[in-house]
Amino acid sequence: MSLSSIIKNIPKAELHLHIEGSLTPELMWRLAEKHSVSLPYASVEEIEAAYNFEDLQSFLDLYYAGAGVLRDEDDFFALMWEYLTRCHEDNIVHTEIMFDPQTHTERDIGFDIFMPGFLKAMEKAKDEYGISSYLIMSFLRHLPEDAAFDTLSAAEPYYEHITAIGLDSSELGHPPSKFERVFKKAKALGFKIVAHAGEEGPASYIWEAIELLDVDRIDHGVRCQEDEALMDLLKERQIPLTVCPLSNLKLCVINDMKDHNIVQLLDAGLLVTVNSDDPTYFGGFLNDNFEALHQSLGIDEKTVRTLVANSFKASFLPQEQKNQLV
Ligand code: ES4
Ligand code: ZN
Repeated sequence: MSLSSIIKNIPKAELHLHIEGSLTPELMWRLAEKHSVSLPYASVEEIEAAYNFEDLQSFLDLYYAGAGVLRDEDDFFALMWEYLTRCHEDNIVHTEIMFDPQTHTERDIGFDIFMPGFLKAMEKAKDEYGISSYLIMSFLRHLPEDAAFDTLSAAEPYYEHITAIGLDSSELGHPPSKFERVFKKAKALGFKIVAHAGEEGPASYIWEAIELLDVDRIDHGVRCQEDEALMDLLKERQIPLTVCPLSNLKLCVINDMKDHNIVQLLDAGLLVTVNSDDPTYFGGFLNDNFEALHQSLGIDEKTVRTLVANSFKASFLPQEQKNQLV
């Protein structure tokens, strides 16, 4: 079997995916028409053509604007259902999905609108595709910590449906230390913790995420290589990194996929996984990320199998289930 077929057919987990970043240009266009929202694009092709980014912020500006078409429960259902259908096609059997409540609550669209839409699609995917899915609620780090506290309170009726709390959006200037108190509360409530760190931000942000937020995983973390002591800690504690190669390329964290350090991180003994981040904005879903690593870095079947095994190891699935899958 070719490596492309192995990549496609092997059962996988995805651990770093923003549901708002899986909005296809076609669905964006359809929902804009449905709600009479005006978009700064004349066609679906124009939306696609706009996806050229210089850095994280230039992407986030379009990502938040795009999410503006999501208005009612059916929209959130359609968004989640399309992603989970793609998971089924790509043989993703377990996925841990981030959502950004504040992107919606800031527009007066509350938990009682988006959560039922998400949960209905997740239940349907369990029934029809056998896919298990967890939710990670992420705070927007460009907003104040008080707003994160408000979000944590507003989510209370849905705590049983949320596995972990995360931290995303503009990294530089918004270190994990800004959110130390709210993550302490989230931890006390029993949530797993993740945080984006070391994507654009320095290695010191990864240290803060570990020492101040007590994270269970780091999202991205590719800048950890700048600090040897940090590499030792990540290795020793096997703190997973959810790496997103096409994202790093599209947001100019690297200039060429050949420069990606994922194989070096693996060789250094770190628990590294491959993920798609915002697949419709970054030009590829999960299998495309594996394929890009194969094409540019020449990763072989053994490495693909290690990365896939890591995706289950680093997941929040119960240990018994992990043992069956790895
Ligand atoms: C994100 Cl790539 C990335 N980084 C930080 N925050 C995000 N939100 C959605 N995608
Ligand atoms: Zn991300």
